[in-house]
Amino acid sequence: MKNFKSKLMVAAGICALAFGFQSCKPKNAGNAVSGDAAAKAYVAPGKYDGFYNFVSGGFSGQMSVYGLPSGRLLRVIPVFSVDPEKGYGFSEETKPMLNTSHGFVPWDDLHHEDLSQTNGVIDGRWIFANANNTPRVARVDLKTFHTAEIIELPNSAGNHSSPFITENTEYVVAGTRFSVPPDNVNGDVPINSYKKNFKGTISFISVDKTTGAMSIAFQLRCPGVNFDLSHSGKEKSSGWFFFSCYNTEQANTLLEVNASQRDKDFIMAVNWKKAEEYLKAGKGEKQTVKYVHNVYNENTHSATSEIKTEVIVLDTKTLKDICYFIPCPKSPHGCDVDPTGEYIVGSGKLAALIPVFSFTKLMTAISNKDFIGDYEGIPVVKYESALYGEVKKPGLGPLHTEFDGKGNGYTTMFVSSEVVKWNIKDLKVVDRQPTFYSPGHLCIPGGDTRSPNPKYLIVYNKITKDRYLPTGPELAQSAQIFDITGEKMQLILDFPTIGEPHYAQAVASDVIRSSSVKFYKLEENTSPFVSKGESESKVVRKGNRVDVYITAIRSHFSPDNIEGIKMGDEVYWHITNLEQDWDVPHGFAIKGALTGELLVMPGETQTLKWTPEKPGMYPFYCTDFCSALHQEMSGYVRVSPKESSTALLFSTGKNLPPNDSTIVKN
Ligand code: RUQ
Ligand code: CUA
Repeated sequence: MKNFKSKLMVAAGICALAFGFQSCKPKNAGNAVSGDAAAKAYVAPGKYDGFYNFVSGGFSGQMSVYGLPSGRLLRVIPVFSVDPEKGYGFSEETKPMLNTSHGFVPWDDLHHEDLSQTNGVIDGRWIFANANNTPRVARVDLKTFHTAEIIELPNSAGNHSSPFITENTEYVVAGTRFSVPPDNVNGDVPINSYKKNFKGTISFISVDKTTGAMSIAFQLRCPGVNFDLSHSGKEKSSGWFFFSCYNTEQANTLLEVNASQRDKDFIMAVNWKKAEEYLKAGKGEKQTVKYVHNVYNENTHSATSEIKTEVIVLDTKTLKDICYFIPCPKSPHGCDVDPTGEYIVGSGKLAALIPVFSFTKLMTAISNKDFIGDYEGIPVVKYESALYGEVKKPGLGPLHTEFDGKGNGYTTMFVSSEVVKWNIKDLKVVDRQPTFYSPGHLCIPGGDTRSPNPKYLIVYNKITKDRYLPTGPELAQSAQIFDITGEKMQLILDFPTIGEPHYAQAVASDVIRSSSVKFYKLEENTSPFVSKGESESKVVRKGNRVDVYITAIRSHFSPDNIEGIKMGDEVYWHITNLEQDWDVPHGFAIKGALTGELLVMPGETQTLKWTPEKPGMYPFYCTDFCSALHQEMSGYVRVSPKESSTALLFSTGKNLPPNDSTIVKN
């Protein structure tokens, strides 16, 4: 988003002249919240929110979970970035989650999320998210709110148009933002050979109905353009997918000018049922590529990485009837499908109108071959033949649209800083409210599904300016909640977000709440490093590797006195939390560790690797205030020189025998 801010600012200036009634600063800034607004956002202490709101963290790489309407931050779920607060990416068990074909990548940029669906309705099982930079898709398990799986995408770069799911979560779909030479050919080519060598790729990742396990079913090789966003068809448009594309100019430099030449770019309609037929008929080509698939096992409490070397690619140029282009004004961004599946909304970020396409008309145009030509071998449908109509003068810089299921669309206007409600049938604007400032995505619970739950609309802003107390050069980005039960949208609360929010989704809390895991059963813990009781705790040396099997229970570790660690040792602290109760994690930290802490859930085993850098005494302690005697939950480990004779000893509750450190020289 940030990359086209400046351009939009310029556009704003131009547009402000053209539409004198519009201004870039929202009106009514002083009295936006009034009357009963506060009561509508109030959730009494001890009471639960009615909705979960999953908000992308943008360049933080994480996903945060808020309650609605209170705006309470409930949790930050680490997905694509390491998180020292939770040990994610620092514990030996979670490190593999961040493996890629490039090696261990500790950061990414998370833009979009999609909750799993059954029959077009959110089922509360999983939420998927994209890594924009090093292309990956993650699945978060909503029983544990932990990242369960991450799959890398070959033939992709800038995985922005991702992840969007089909109505029964058959597929999670991801389109590449940057077209690049495919992975199985030499990419060492001149940049200005874009038109010849660069290709766009769309990945269809299948999802196992019971376990959620992902695997790349097939990819579509498409013309080299930039795919921006997408949504699957639904109800009558089931079996189709829609992608906004820009840079159909195929520019490779100064895109802000060179990719804005054409009056219209495209929405690409994809008949994925047809693609499946070709796949079954063996029309795909096997490509040798390299990508990594990481899975977290809830019983071993650890992740494994697998390198994959093959993908099946369908070529949309030679395999007819998979793809069609629909012209769409001026660099489309959002691509949204209404609950009936009939209307497809394209939001040209430089357009001063919102085109709404009709799926029925599109199908007629395709069967009548009502094309104006082709683009790299793919038919281009005549704009008017697919168009249902245009929302005129909606505001400036339309980006994203969600639906209330009552016949209205709601679109964010980045440049004119407002959210606009319009009627889908007659395409008339029925309400507009200022937002603060420059909104990107927006969300209505279930607002991109067959059955929205239209109580609230949340708008996620890119700029906060004067909304909050200043905090130096950067201010928190923000979300604003509107009550949309009445004719007019009513702003009831705004709250800061973590990182830059892009897409977000929300769902009634009862869809998820009851299946939430409270603790892991110790008897089901199959970690190779578990200690199922204090009697199993021990310290084992093999060469210079030392494994410490240590237990944690209120309010001590076992063992808590350890001697005989030597310089040059690699020490693995395997902490098993013996608690079998909700909300009693224990933490673990040791002085000088070049990693993070561990935060170990009840019944779980997690491992911290530690390589002491000098002899001496090292305390360790529990980092999570777990009981009245939490401060007592600690221990000592003694590190001796490499050549010393100190014996390996450990104990809990009693003193170790004399253990002199004598340097033995041979
Ligand atoms: S984008 S703010 Cu990265 Cu979803 Cu439109
Ligand atoms: Cu365990 Cu504090």
